[in-house]
Amino acid sequence: MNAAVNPLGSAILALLLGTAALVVPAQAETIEVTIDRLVYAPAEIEAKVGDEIEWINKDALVHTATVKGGAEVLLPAKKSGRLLLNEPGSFDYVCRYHPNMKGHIAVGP
Ligand SMILES: [Cu+2]
Repeated sequence: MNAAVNPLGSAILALLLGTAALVVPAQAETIEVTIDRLVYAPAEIEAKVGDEIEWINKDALVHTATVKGGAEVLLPAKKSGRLLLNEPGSFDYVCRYHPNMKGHIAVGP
């Protein structure tokens, strides 16, 4: 009987520990956006001040993530680039070389 109960007890303990890990206060996150065949994926992201966005360029072309009147991140072929989000707001961005590439970042406080 005990032999059958103990494994279940261990499973429940593991589940509780897993839940506890989720309750730890939110840390700054890195949000990944992949660029593949001239598309940002996901195109729409939500983030918070302090988070970073990392664009991973899988294309053999240079891209950018360029906020109109704001930041620009250069993304060489097969390379990645990062941007720290330090103000809240709602930002559209494009690739300077391929204006049909469009993305949006909503940054909450
Ligand atoms: Cu581009």
